[in-house]
This record gives sequence, structure tokens and C-alpha cells, in this order.
Amino acid sequence: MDVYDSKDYRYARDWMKETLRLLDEEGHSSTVDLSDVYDHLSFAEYKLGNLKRAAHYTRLMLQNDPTHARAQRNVAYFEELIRTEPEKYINQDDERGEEGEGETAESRESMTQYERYQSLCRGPWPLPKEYDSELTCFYYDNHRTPSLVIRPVKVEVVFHKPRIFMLRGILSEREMDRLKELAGPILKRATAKNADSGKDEPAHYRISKSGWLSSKHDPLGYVDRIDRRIEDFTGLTMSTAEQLQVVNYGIGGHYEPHYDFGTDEASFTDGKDRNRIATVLFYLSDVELGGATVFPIVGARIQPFKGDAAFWWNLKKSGEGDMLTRHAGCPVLVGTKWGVLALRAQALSIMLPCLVCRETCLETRNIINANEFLCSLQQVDT
Ligand SMILES: O=C(O)CCC(=O)C(=O)O
Repeated sequence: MDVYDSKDYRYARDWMKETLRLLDEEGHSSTVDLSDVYDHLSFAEYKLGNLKRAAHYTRLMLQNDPTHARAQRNVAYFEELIRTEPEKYINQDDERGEEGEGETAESRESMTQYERYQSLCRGPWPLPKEYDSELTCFYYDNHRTPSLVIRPVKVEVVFHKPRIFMLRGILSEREMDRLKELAGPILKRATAKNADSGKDEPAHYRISKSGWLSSKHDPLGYVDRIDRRIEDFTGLTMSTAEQLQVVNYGIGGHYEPHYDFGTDEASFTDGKDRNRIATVLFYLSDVELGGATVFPIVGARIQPFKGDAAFWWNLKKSGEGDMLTRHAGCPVLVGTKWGVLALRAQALSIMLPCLVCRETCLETRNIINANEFLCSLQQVDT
């Protein structure tokens, strides 16, 4: 009922439909009132502009209880609206069937950003044609950094604009278990900054638990080791980064589209509160269904795989926010999702000079790909 009360009618509709499906399975043993479900479903469809469906569910309500006066009035009202102002009241959904059916590249273009987020959460979009020959993978040791010479990072470029890199198998089972163990006692309902009050508060668009981990939580040194690995493969210092943030989503948990960098003036100019230049998102679990990380502006989608991490730049070389990096954590439908957000380092972090990049690239195994990775990791045009 939360989604209903918060006027999130799309989700309300989905939950009501799921209730209908379960009622169908459970038959008469359920205590849920079928009329009540039709009533809510009808109202959600009405609010979404789908009058034919609203009328349909209200008629089903009447089959259950033919004397229901409000349902009788509503059917008459919906039918009148459909008859007199069809263009205004019949949403495309009515003609097209269920949401998501018949999506095309053109229909995606005209979607709102929120609809793009929802569509990507349902499943991946085809990658742009020009990517066919360009997505690559390679081993990476960042200028022969000793730890990475011993164990190079397996990098996969999964999207070009913005560059999104997957670092495959970057965490071991032991490290992931340790992070979850450390996070257990400190997890709390996640918050987000309220634009009006400026305070961190629980928000309906961010449903998860989170907790901040620093090396002082971990006498066994796992947190330090992971910080060092991040420094090694990015060349960025963690000394100005935030602590690692462990996040845990239960069923229905999600984080709607947002930027990791601050968009207000102060984030760019305030010397103390420096902006986040990059994000590393480690996945500490697979997710059975749902839970993808999606980028609705560009149509990118990452399905979490335990042990992998995603990396992208939030700020451009100029220090401006990269508006293409708007991203979201999709609702978890089955299972749980564990992640760790790291780095999101702040603007004064050290970047290695390009010159080093170009020279060292010549010695690496895969010159073209590694050069591209190094230079984009350092935000230098190749
Ligand atoms: O869970 C995800 O996939 C994204 C998380 C995220 O964007 C965040 O916490 O800032």
C-alpha cells in the first residue's frame, strides 16, 4: 500500500496485479478481498490515464458486488469520458496492451526518463550498432603496479559514452564475506539529501540499508586492502575519498535515477565539500531477478555479478558533471542485492599525467585497448 499512498500508481498497479495472480493461485483460502484489489487497480489505471482498463476493473468489481454504488457511478463516469473525449483520456497503453510490449527504438526515444529507467529495469536494450566491433576486454596492470602485475585486473569495456568498465572478479569470496560481516551491525535505512531542508532523510526513491566502513572497523585489514586495490587500478588516491559504503537491498529495494556528483553550485565551488569524480560499484552478490544498475539517458544496463565491479567517471576533465552518468539501482524482484560503493573520490584526488599513460601503454600486452583504458581512466583523449 506504500506505493499507492505515495501516489506511485505504476508500481501500485504492478503490485495489485501480482495480488490478483496470487489470489488466483490461493483461491478462496485468501483473506484478501477481491473487490478491494479491483477497486485499487481501477483507481491506479484511472490515474495513469488508462480509462478503458479502469472501466474494465470496475466492471469486475461489480461482478463481485453488483450493488456497489460507487463502482456503478464510476463505470458510468469512465464510459462517458471515453465517449466524449477519447483523445484526452485514452492513454496509448490502452491500445498497446501491457506496458513494455511493442517497444521500438523510436518509442524509447519518446519515453520520459522515468519510463526509460523502468524499461531498462525490465530488460536490456540492444546496444548501439556502432558498438559491435568496439567493446573489448583485456588484462590491466596500470603501469606495472606490482600488485597488479601479480594479479592483473580483468577489464571489460561495456559502454562507450559514458565509458563504463566492468572489473571482473576483482573481489574474492573471502573479501566479500568480510565486508558483509563488517557491515551487518552498522546497516541502517539509507537516506538521501532533501533538496528543501538540505538534510539527509529517508526517501521513497531510495529503499535500501547502508553503512559506512573504514579501516578502523577492520583490524584484519580487508578494508585497507580493498582501498589499496582501488588506488592501484585507478591511479587515484583514496586519501580524499569517502569511506566505503555498503548497501543492501531487500525485495523491492531500489534507488531511482540520480547522479553521484552534486549538481548544486556549492558542490563545484566549495573547497571543503569537493565533488565526486568517479564511482566504483562492487557487487557482493548476484541478484536472482531485478537489481540491475541502469543508465536511463544512454540506455546502458549492468546485471550484477558477484565479485565484479563497475567503474565510471562522474566528472569530465573540465570538472563539470557528466550528465550522461545518471544511473539507478533497479528494484530487486527476487533475492537480495549487496553492493559496495567506493572511491567517488573528491576533486583534489591525484590523477596520473597522460605522458606516463602513453609511455607505459607501449609496454602493455594489448596496446590499443590498454591505451584506451588508461587514457580514459585518466580522462585523457587518445
Ligand atoms: O545499486 C545500484 O545499482 C546503484 C547504487 C547507486 O547508484 C548509489 O548508491 O549511488
